[in-house]
Amino acid sequence: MTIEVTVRRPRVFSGVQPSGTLHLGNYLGALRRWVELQDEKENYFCIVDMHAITMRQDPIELRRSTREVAALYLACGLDPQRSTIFVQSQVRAHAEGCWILNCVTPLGWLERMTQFKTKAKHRESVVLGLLDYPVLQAADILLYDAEEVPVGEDQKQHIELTRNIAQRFNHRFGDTFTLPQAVIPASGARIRALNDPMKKMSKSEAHVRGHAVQLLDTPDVIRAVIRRAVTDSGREIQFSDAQEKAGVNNLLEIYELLTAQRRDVIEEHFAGKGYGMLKKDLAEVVVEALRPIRKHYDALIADSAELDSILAAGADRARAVAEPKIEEIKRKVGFIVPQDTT
Ligand code: AQP
Repeated sequence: MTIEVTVRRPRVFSGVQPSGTLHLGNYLGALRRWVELQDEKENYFCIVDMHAITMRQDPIELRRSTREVAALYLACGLDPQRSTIFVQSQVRAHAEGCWILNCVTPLGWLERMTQFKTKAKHRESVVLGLLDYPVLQAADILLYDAEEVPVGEDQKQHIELTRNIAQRFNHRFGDTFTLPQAVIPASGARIRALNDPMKKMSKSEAHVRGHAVQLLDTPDVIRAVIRRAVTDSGREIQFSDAQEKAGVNNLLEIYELLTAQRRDVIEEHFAGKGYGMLKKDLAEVVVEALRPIRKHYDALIADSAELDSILAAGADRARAVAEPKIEEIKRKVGFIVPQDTT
């Protein structure tokens, strides 16, 4: 007698907000790593439009940006046959899961979130959704029983919170959720703003001149933005954790990630050369890395019907996992689930 054992590949969930054009930080901290995982893991990559509306969005622009992010996912190498690619608002279980998790999450946990504090600062009025953002994120991840969440460093605190919410729910209602791990890369976890290395490169600031290289920037724009990148008054081109070297270190990390060269080889290559040479070489490396993405993107975005149908198929696949899970959650908290007799 032979016994067949099916081993489930580790599940991965991650997402990007369609809140602007993606930048090099999103690519190096998230997308590029997702592409590398495609064959070893079972992947769910979401375009989190419900998260995007926690900040004011123009409706027409949001729809455009959602398709743009979808096309960029594909252009960067995500394959809809191997990864489930979908839009969050097309799978209702995310909103339902968020509500139920809201009812086990203490308010104090959310008020402590650094991202909330930063975004709420200096605003006259803050919408409730902004405070609730991490609970929706917890629902996103927990609905798929994802073991791994590949993200940049900025999301570490939110993933910790997801684990705390899951533990609290499991404790109260019995074992329901897998506890996810944030998977944060050693290099590229926090690509810094080119105009201010003390800040992270961020979509919400990408409109500020010189802040970011956007994935759809032309070669000339890329060269100009990198040429203007803030460094320091020194000359040494070496990897360093020192705060005053954050600008140069950022440029070197981008170079390292895109060329896959060892740090000592890179330092040797730039020994005795000035920052101008580093910027010039880096600009060409970035231009060449983004060229095929931009070309592929142009072809994909031209056919929005095809894109929408890829997303609809992705949502069907996501629902096949999320719907049984939300029913399990509803049963646990005491809701009557149609067709249940207990
Ligand atoms: N600078 C970054 N370096 C490395 N990874 C980054 N990520 C974001 N910025 C960097 C990672 O990209 C994924 C998508 O995150 P997001 O949609 O929140 O992107 P964003 O640029 O952070 O977007 P916003 O709208 O501008 O948000 P805020 O204002 O919060 O920065 C995540 O995996 C993220 O870690």
